[in-house]
Amino acid sequence: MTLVMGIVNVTPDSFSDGGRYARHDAAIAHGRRLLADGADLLDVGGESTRPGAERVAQADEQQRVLPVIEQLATPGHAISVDTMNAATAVAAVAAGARIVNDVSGGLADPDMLPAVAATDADIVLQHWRGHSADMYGAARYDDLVAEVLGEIERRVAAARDAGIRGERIIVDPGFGFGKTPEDNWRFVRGLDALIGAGHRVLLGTSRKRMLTLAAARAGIDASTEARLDLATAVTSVLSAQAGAWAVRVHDVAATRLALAVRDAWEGEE
Ligand code: PMM
Repeated sequence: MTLVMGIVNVTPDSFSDGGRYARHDAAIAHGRRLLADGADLLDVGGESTRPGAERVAQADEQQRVLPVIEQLATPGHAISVDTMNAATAVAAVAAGARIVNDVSGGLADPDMLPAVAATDADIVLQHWRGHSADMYGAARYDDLVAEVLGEIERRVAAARDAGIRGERIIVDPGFGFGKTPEDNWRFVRGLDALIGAGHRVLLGTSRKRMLTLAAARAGIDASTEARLDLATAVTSVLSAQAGAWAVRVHDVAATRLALAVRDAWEGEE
């Protein structure tokens, strides 16, 4: 059964409002809505990783995410913290997070892997080739599938060397990270090998430009949020078919519905 991870972004650009507390309240309310929609996990992040995004100071990042994690961390679902900073990861685990989602796979902060090893949290190691500002400069591959798989394998080895047991490790190919929309579709050919390698696999396609590209190839404009969420529901089903452990999505209700229909089709009750 593929799990659904709902996205809770606590960034100024995701909530246009007057102040910090209003922002926290909006993020907490949003997280609760996603849980009501059927999210199994919530991913709370305070730093945008969109192409060209600026880095956020650690103190600001923690001020954004910690109060939200404290409020949302209740029994029945796990919270992950989307951060590349070891100090934020440790503070988030103390606030109740069970998973550290590091889009850099431990590369951005040399303290990350040993810091997570010292907690009992799980870790998402995502494929990454540098910060957002230079995301596409690093997107050059001779053999994309083999290189991405090899680079993920090296991050897994580094995490194990730091003392993180294999059962605590989740891997993610990082759609859109150091990969053009075309590259993302190329990597889909490597999913079987990634999932077959044995670690839990998280996939994040929600509202990404690879979906707009797929639509454009068929002469369809999918630039509205509603259309992107519909396309994401489709990739959620395909991710479940491929054997993904979880999908990371903005519109939890649409993905839940799509997965329910898929399960009925498969005869899974
Ligand atoms: N994508 C984004 C942010 N964090 N984390 C993981 N593990 N996988 C992803 O694909 C991923 C991520 C960027 O998407 P957003 O800005 O829409 O949240």
